[in-house]
Amino acid sequence: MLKPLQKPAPVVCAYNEWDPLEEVVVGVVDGACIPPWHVALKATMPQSQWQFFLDHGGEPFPEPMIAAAREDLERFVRLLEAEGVTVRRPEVVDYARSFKTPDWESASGLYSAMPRDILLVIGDEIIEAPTCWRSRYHEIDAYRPLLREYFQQGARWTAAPKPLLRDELYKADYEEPAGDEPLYVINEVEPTFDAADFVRCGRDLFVQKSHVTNDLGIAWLSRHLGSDYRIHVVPVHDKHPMHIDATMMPLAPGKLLINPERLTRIPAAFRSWDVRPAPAPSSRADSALCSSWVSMNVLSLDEKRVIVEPSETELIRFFKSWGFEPIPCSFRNFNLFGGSFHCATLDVRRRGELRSYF
Ligand code: ABU
Repeated sequence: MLKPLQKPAPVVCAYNEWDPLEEVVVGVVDGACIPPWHVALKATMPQSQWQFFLDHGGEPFPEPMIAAAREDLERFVRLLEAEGVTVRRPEVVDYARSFKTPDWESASGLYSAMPRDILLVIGDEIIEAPTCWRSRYHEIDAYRPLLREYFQQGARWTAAPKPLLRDELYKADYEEPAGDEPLYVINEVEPTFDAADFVRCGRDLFVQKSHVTNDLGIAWLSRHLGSDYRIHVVPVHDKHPMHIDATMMPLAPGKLLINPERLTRIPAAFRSWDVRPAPAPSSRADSALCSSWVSMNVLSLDEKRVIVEPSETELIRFFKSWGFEPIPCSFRNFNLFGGSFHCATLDVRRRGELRSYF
């Protein structure tokens, strides 16, 4: 008797942040440039760092900084491979080249260090995010060979509408609000979002509005994904919101790690979950491109194993007492570029299926 034809296993497939990790893209820092000054940076970067961007925007990051971060990344890649995970990398690009559209010009690009920001995997679909920093307009190009390959192997490949990023998108006179009312540097002129403003829990996705993700961007993704998914907008207590993965991290079914300074109102959906505040970061010094809370920007290999920076000793203790197996990996030099393990990766394939956890 003829055997029924077996469908090949999908090459791109991830529904949540914790199913067993099989394939991942890890970013590269080579060619990275300091982003040119723009009001979108003013809204998100620590004030102590503004002068750095004003003085050096558009220049390549100093070579010793790049070399040290490259070493962190290579150690991280070896660790992932030793755990049986297939690691893919984007192309190395020289971001020092300027570029322009008919409406604006950018003195340089940024980097291909953070695939999490610009690509979102939902099931067998890989989605290019309509990111709103002008310096990131061509960042996706470094991933084209990978995207083409995944497409040829059966993945669905989608790009959200490429935004125009004209002046009208930005509030040119943006100042940090004195009170607690959220105010964002971007308007609702066209859909924009960074993929890192979403975290996935099967049929439920959680997103924060931010200085890079607007209501139109959230509506675009929601309509695109359709009725198989529910998107929950999470109110956060953060004057510089940009990427939810240092604010809340679902680690396993029923286990949510939160930043107690930013997630002061737990979304109702998590009522039956074990929600625990992350310990304070080991150092409270913000780097040029991110806050010290990247301490909780961990990468899960499965429901138990999480990759953590070894100097976060309190967090490591906390994970152990919560039943996790933290795997230390030095990443401080990479952190200076604006993120940690979750930001530096895109989980292309996790072994699991679409489920509801709520
Ligand atoms: N790109 C993640 C950084 C988030 C934060 O600075 O808190």
